[in-house]
Amino acid sequence: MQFDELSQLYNLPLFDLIQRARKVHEAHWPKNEVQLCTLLSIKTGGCSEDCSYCAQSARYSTGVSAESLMDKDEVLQQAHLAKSQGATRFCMGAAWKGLRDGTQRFEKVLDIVSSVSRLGMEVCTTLGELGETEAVKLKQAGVTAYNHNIDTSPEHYPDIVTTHTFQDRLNTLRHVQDAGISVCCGGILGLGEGRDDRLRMLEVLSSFNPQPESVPINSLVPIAGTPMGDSDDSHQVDSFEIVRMIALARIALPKAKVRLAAGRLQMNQELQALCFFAGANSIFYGEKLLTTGNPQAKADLALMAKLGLKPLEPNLHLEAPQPDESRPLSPALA
Ligand code: SAM
Ligand code: DTB
Ligand code: SF4
Repeated sequence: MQFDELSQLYNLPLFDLIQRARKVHEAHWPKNEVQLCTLLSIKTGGCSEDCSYCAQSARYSTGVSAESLMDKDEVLQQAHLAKSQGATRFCMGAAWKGLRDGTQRFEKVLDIVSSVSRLGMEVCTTLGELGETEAVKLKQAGVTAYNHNIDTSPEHYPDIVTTHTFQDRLNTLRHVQDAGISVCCGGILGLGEGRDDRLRMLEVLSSFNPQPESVPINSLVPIAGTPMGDSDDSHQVDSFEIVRMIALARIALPKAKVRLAAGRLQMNQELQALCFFAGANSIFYGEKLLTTGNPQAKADLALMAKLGLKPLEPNLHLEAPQPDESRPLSPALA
């Protein structure tokens, strides 16, 4: 969907926008289901990159210390726990710039992935940059989805990160898609971006061919010690802007799971309900994101019960969305 069309929709009266999004939602997701994804940071802190929102960059003093890659048994224990609490997707994150084939850490990750993939949950990883070979090997090991966010517009990206480029992100996404892994790609609201940056981000996401299988919409969790966490609260995103972005993502990416991602601790239940109504159908589930908190699992289940929402069953044979052959494949390699 092009910028101008997104802009027209964004500027509709809120209820008109929600009504349009609701129609799309009902057509593609008629069953009142919400995907429950549990995160685990398998390698925390000490990251070489300078993403100005991130608790795990080695460049900022955030109180998060660098740890080594978790042992497989510990990961498996956490994965079992997540499954017993009702998670249907298990997402393992690592604070790395990226991964290279032939390294010990890559071998260890492949081993972890193949064990987790036998537990009956969808397996997602977010490990930074990948090349073609790494993507293919992760797919063979059992990864169903790969999370790699574009985070904001291409124009605003260099104000947020300087150690890699927007194009680097697109290249990894291309490799992931080529390997037949579903792409999970979204961004963060509250990075000092303007409305046009938010629309541009959605324009880029909706132009992917195939479109992402899931789209996390994070609200900045301010981390003291990072450039974004230390600025004043002008970054705080207005509740209705979040709803508008969810609605717009639903319209622009009708088949994607739209995830109401980081930032839910700052949202009341009524706002979350409005986001579900406007098109969100996925959440991070469990008390911890990567380094920060998330609502209690019990509280989320209670909210879903009050709203009549059910957990979405996992799709263990999740096939990556197929490209539309009338359009060029994208994201493109430069
Ligand atoms: N290192 C990998 C990468 O950069 O893709 C994986 C982990 S990284 C923490 C995954 C995503 O989490 C980021 O792209 C960003 O969208 C989100 N994220 C990180 N810190 C955040 C924060 N403080 N508030 C909101 N979202 C955040
Ligand atoms: C995504 O879009 N959000 C998640 C996940 N993908 C990896 C991470 C949110 C992190 C929030 C801050 C933290 O806990 O450090
Ligand atoms: Fe590293 Fe990812 Fe955090 Fe950037 S967002 S500093 S790449 S862990």
